[in-house]
Amino acid sequence: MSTICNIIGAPVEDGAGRPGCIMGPAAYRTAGLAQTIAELGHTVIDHGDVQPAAIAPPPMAHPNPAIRNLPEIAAWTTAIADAVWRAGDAGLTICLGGDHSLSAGSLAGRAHLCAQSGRKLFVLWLDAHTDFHTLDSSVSGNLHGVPLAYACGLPGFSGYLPDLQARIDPANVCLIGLRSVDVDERRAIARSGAITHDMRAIDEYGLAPLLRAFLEQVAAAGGVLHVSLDVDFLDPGVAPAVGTTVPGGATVREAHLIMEMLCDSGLVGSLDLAELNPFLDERGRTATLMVDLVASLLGRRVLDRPTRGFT
Ligand code: 6HN
Ligand code: MN
Ligand code: MN
Ligand code: MN
Repeated sequence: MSTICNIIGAPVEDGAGRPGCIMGPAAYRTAGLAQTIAELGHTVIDHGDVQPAAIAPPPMAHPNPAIRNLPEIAAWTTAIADAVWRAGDAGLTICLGGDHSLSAGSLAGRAHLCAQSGRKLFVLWLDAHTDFHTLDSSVSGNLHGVPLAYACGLPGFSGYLPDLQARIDPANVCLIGLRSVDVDERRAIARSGAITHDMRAIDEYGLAPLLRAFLEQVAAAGGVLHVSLDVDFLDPGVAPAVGTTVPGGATVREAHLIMEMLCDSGLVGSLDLAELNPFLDERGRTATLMVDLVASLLGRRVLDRPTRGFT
């Protein structure tokens, strides 16, 4: 039941529209992430914060004039992918964001590991947004809007972001919590074959059957799951520390239920905590909630229950 947790800080903020995510890893450490995990009986290895690789001169220009900080994000992607790959595929790897562009690196690193081990990689994307823009379709130019499309190998990234060692099959991706999807993303995600559940689906059916169906698919394939949790998956009323709030998000209990079901499944190999902007928090409540969600993922329970947990 006890596992090794590799913690990797990824304080990138160049992908977001406003500054603050650089403070994310420090806020998680201040909120007691490592102690919380250790108290649950696991071994924590904190690898510190990733340093971005040298930014390639001259800066690469992209024909979409909106695109911001592309050379910076390319450097972060290389560094984060490398750190995740080096952490290996034993236990649980947790990336502390940092804006959601960090997932370009964490997904690339995990896909590389899975290609080497022959295990099939599945992705659970918990977010108000799909983050499925290409460099050509992005309207805001903020690169936290592109990581999932990049990792799935959509066209137009080559020469701008690092080439992938292995791409993720969009049919193995499940997005839950959607409530703000741009026009081009909507078309692209539908075409991709990814499994998509918007907030309406949660309202209509409840979270449990939606997640259970996906977890059964992962288990049947003998796969390993990467979970990418964007703070804005949660309702801004309970998680205000994010730059891209969208009303009507998941409740505290819905988020805990997901983490508890994920723990029971025994399928999770890696987790991103993305988009925490401590500058926008209220007395640390969002950071604390995120740490509590990690605790549920790692086995904190009100009553004893059968669980596969982490081995
Ligand atoms: N995130 N689709 C919008 C954009 O600017 O491209 C929002 C992206 C949000 C990104 O939440 O990680
Ligand atoms: Mn996101
Ligand atoms: Mn989001
Ligand atoms: Mn956009």
